[in-house]
Amino acid sequence: MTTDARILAVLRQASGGAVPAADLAARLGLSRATLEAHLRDLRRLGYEIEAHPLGGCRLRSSPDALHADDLLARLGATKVIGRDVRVFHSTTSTNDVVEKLARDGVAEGVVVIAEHQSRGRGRLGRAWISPSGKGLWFSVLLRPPLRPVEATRITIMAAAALARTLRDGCRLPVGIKWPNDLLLNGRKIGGSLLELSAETDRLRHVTLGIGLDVNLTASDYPPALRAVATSLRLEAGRSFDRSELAAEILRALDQGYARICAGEFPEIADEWESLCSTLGRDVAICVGPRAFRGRAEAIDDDGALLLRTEHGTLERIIGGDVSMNP
Ligand code: BT5
Repeated sequence: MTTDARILAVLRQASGGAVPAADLAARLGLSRATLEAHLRDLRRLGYEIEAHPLGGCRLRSSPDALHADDLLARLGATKVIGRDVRVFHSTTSTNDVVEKLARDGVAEGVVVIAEHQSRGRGRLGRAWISPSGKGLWFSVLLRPPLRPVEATRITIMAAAALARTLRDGCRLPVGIKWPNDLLLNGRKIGGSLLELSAETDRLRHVTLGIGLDVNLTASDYPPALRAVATSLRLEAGRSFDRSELAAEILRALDQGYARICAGEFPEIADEWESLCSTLGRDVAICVGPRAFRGRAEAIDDDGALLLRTEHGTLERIIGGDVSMNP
């Protein structure tokens, strides 16, 4: 952890209380002058930190901006995801940045977050709108011990981790639409994009990209999306602390990933099923040029959807676009 991250971690542990500057400097092994210099830098970034000669240092507020040091401080120790966090003011797509890091041999777990993406993308080259400072647009590099056909497990795990975090942390009835949509009150608030590099029988790496609409207002959406997309803020009527939410989500993803690596995907699949609004419903699914109709019955061990078609056969579907109540 960097010095700034450690300063923020200690001040946050005091939960709004004051920490004597001498104690803070001693705990971090800094001279008072060096501590003062770091506090000045943090204030310049928008952290409101009081420092009274007698009263000590107190974190009054944090800016509505994502900072790697702050995220690391909030995250605490994670096993894999979030060991390294990099924040960009703007990028084309965080998946592009992670793909480059993967090719450079960077270890798994690195998280790349951007305040804004100029070419955010969804599946099949669709556009993902990513207005500045309003959402969580990030990607994670993973090197999972899975076969290529099992990669959907990562998508399933991510959807369950996000839905669970938003339900528990924000008290909002977020559900999942197979395979990667997060829905709130029938509208899309988030999605994930898994891109992989694989050999015949093993994954080299995967890039898990996640987009979550946190504080977008109606005018942030193009007119065509207003009826089908929404944000936490629009639904809850208040804004959310994106850094706090990012830390909670990354912790949940880290735990989910550890479970996948420990062979506990069936438990994750059970949780996913309990959060999924697609199962048990009559749906239409488009997979490229092919269209299927039927009842979504279950997901299998690899995360594929089992569809009982209108002709009575069972189709195993790996990816596609679902519409409900066709
Ligand atoms: C997805 O694709 O839902 C995957 C979204 C992944 C976005 C993240 S952001 C960080 C990382 N970097 C990237 O470049 N991508 C990932 P799909 O299921 O294909 O849905 C795409 C469709 O969702 C679009 O065609 C729109 O209809 C809709 N959409 C676009 N932007 C949206 C938004 N911000 N909120 C809700 N819906 C949106």
